[in-house]
Amino acid sequence: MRTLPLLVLSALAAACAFRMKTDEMGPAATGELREQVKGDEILRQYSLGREGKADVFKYFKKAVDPADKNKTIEVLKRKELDLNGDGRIDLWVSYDDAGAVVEQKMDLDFDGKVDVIDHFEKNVVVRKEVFHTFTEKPDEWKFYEKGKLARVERALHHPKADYWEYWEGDHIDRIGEDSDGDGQVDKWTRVKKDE
Ligand SMILES: [Ca+2]
Ligand SMILES: [Ca+2]
Repeated sequence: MRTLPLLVLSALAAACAFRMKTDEMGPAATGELREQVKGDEILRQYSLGREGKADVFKYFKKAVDPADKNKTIEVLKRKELDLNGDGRIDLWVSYDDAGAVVEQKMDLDFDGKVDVIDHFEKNVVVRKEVFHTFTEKPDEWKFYEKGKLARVERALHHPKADYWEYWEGDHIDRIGEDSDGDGQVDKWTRVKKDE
C-alpha cells in the first residue's frame, strides 16, 4: 500500500471535487445515472465523469421523518466509490441514522484489498486500522483523542501489538516494546521533545 501515493492523492482529490460539485449544483447536475429501489433501500448511481460509467453508489434507506411522523425521508446509509474507474470499489463510507460517518474503508493502491479502516465518533476519527501486509489482519492501529493522534500500536514481530508509541501534542513522548510477544511492554524509551 505504500507504492502509489500520487495516484491516491489525485483520486481522492477527484472524489472531493465531485462532492463539492454535488453540493454546489444540486441533484439535477450531479450526473445521476440510475435509481434502483429494493424494499426500503434505494441505490442511486452516479458518474465522476468517465464516459458516463457509474463509479459512485449511494445507498439510502427510507425512514419515518422524526419531525413529521406522516412523512417519509431518505437517509444515506452507505456510499461506495470506484476512484480509478477500474470497476472495483476503492472507498466505502457508512453512516449512522443521523448522517454522521461511522466507518470509512479505503483501498489505497487499488488492488482490491482494504489498506486502511477509519472509525469515527460524531464525525471525528477515533481509530485507524492499517493493513501493511497482505494478510487479512491489520498490523498497525492509531488512536486519536479529540482528533489528535494519541497512540500508535504496531505488530512488528508478533501477531499482536508489540510496539507502542505515546504521542503528546505533535511529538512522541515514549515508546514501549514487547520483546517476547506476551503483549506486555519489556522496555520503555523516553523520547526527548527535540529529538
Ligand atoms: Ca477501483
Ligand atoms: Ca489495497
